[in-house]
Amino acid sequence: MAVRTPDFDVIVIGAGISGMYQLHLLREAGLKVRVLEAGGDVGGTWYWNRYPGARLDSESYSYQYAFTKDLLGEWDWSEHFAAQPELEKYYRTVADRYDLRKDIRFDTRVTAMDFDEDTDDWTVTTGTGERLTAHVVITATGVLSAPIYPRIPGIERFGGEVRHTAQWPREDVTFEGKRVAVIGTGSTGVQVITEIAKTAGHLTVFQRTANWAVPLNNAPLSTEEMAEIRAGYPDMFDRLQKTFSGFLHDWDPRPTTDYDGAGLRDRFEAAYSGHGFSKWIGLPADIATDITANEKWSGFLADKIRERVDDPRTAELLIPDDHYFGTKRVPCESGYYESYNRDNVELVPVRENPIEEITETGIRTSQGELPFDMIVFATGFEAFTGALKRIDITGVGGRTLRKAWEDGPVTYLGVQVSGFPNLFIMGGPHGKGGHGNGPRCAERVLEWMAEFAEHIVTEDIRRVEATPEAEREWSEEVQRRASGGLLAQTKSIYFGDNLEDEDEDGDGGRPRKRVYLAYIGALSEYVERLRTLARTGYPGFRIS
Ligand code: N01
Repeated sequence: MAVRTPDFDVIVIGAGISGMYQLHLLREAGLKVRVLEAGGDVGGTWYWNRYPGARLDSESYSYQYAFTKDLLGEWDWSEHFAAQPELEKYYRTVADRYDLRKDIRFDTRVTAMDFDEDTDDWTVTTGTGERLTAHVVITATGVLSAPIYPRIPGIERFGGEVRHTAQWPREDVTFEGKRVAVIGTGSTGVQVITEIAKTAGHLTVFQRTANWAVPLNNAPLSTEEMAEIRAGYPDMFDRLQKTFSGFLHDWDPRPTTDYDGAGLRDRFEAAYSGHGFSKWIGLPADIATDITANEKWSGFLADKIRERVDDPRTAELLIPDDHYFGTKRVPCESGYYESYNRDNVELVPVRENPIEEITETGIRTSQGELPFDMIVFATGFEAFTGALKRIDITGVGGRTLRKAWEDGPVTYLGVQVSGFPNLFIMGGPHGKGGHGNGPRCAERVLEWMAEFAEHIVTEDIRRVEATPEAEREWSEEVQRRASGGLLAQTKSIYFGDNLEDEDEDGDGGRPRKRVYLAYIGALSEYVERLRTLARTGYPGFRIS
């Protein structure tokens, strides 16, 4: 058996919200840690997604770290839903306060990871060819960090400015006097379109699928409000562990059938003027499961769109006709619908008027060419799996992670894949970590991983590896929970439906199998499952 002398006990990949807390926990446990981060600073999502309009859909105070006790006492959020600059400042402040940067290597993209079967360590290779070894690797690479561009012919030919919302430059981007195209109307598109509309010379929005967007109803926070919210932190953090996905809001157990016509209308009006996801995850619970209930709410929303959009044809185009409310991520908007009342904004329905190609000077649709100075791609991500599949990860017997996932991802509790010992996944497919209110869903999982990593290192354990049986059972449970409901009837990123063809997901031409990528289950239930494993000797893992 080879002697182990890895450079680090643990390498963490990513210095976003999860990676930062993971580093703090592992250091507290006395482990030798290095974090490798592709970006130039901390913050992950809030470092990269700096497009105009980027803002939280979860209440700022519900989204901050709970472990930073002293910072909780002093940090004032300026708005109920903070914008990207404030979030970036917050994560930098946390990094300063906990002296995190000294163990983070920035501008360092991990390109490959190889498990050494003699030493039971991982060799991690970076973009510069440098190789570092660690006994344990934790990937905190983010659920939404692998941006995708659509496969439109000629995309590389366009001579104007090209932007992807998830790769927005640090320098100012101006729209004044410019003819701007935005492709994509998901949560990101809804935010960026609203901002670009305010200053662009002319904005053309290419919409393939209309979304059920709801008002964010953001507002500034006064000093008095902030003091009141702060006084309630202990109760708030306690509640956030108990709601389904770590949000302040939770499903209303009263079904829509408990209300008469006027009562339901009042209930919907109250929700519509409430904060953030109160008008999704705060609604009568049957809206998520029952078609009639869902149609009552979406009919209410459709009428709101008709009230808010002046041009009746545009209003009808903005009303979804192909999916139930909540089966795709619901965007929160701040004046999105009113953007279409501006003279400088035009909506092109891509299904009626398909994009045929991008030319040197614009976009050619079936109805002719439109000239542009800038194209903004708000076309999203290879969610859940993309960041991991973009690293060449090779486990036991030379088997790659891409090969292991060629028929869709399989995992044990979303934290490990069999054949990849000592590799823990944070915020990948099939786990609760990062799915929901990100920090709340992640924190208990990160603590569990830190404890496990400490156990591995201090007990001199060579290998921890999910068994194929445990992996199969969990992966089947994930699919079973997602099948049969309204969710399964809609094309969404949760099933990887946004990956346009089989090459996009990196498998070289194999047809993509439609599998559920997230996990449907309550945060508290998921956390309890992990804790039970820790208490009972980690069943489902082979430990040697
Ligand atoms: O990405 P998306 P996103 N031609 O995949 C369209 C989080 N988030 O970046 O629906 C034309 O949802 C595509 O059309 P269709 C949030 O978790 C959070 O907006 O596939 N259009 C769709 O409209 C969310 O789930 C926050 O028909 C094309 C859009 O591009 C996740 O990020 C804010 C096309 C992609 O939408 C991803 O959201 C923002 C083509 N060829 C985002 N290809 C906050 O919490 C794609 N599209 C604040």
